[in-house]
Amino acid sequence: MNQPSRKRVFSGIQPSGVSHIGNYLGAIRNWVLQQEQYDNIFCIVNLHALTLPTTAETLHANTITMANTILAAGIDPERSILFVQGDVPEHAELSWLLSSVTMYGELRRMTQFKDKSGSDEESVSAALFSYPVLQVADIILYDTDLVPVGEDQKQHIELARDVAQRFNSRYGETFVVPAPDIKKDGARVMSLDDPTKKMSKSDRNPASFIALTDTPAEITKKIKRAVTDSGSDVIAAPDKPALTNLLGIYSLFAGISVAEIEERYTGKGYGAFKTDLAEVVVEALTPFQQRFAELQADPAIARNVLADGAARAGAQAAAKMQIVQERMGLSQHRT
Ligand code: AQP
Repeated sequence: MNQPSRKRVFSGIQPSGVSHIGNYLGAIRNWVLQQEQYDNIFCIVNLHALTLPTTAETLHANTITMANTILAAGIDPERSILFVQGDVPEHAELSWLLSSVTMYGELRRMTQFKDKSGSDEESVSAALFSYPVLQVADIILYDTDLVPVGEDQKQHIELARDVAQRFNSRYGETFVVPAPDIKKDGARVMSLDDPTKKMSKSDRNPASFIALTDTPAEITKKIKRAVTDSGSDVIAAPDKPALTNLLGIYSLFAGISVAEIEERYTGKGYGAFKTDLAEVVVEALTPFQQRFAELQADPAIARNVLADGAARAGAQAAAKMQIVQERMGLSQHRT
């Protein structure tokens, strides 16, 4: 089994629309901060984006935009592999094989399916139901030790652990059992219009999330309009979910503790806090936005990075699939 000396990190992100600060604080930022420490593979999971209706043009454009988002955030393709899931067909193949060791009941329990299908189970795609198996394949195909994700993905990583263990006990040691890497801070950035819901790019109300590409004016307007809790004290507390969320965002972008921010705004009220929070977010996103604009203007850069990434990931995936096929008795007869 391929065991690099540094721990292997794998994480994916859907090219399903514009990324928001939840994706950034919960996932991408941690990928960048830990880039030196680990042996990294990052994947734009375009097959997952097919679970909800889309068009070829949209998916293609979103894929390049996502690559540019990740590169602009600081992922260095020399140090980390960045590729598109659909470019490496072993993901889909392994997904089918793993569906034979995944229980129907396990998939039925996935809360993301329940959340995304709502009361419409009859007419959502079967892919929305089965995509957690594809996610398991994405992860364990690369002997992944750690999966840096936001809190919403915890259940899916637990499934990956269960499926890897079940496969290993049925067919012999084949896969590394991955562990989630979920940070205490930023793992669940909440919606600006409802602090009981996670910030989500598929939310119908664009004022509920701050996109990484929002202009300073849009960011300021969204923060000013963000719901607050009753009272006027700028403090994080269980009965102040909206303020707790805004303070968390401030803390991560400014690099100072929530306690320090609370002290700074004692007696100043929500207005002053929100004005400064908008400035903090705008300032933190400015370098990202400049680099992102440069990359968007020259799509050949992303295309080259993704071609190289697919070749590097593809070689590892092919080697692993050969082992899996042998273990499962899927001998090859094609010459
Ligand atoms: N609100 C969030 N707070 C912290 N982390 C989050 N993530 C997503 N939302 C939050 C993390 O971002 C990574 C990429 O997620 P994804 O694009 O694959 O899809 P998702 O988890 O389904 O998140 P979205 O952005 O809200 O998309 P939609 O609206 O399509 O569901 C993951 O690591 C995720 O945990």
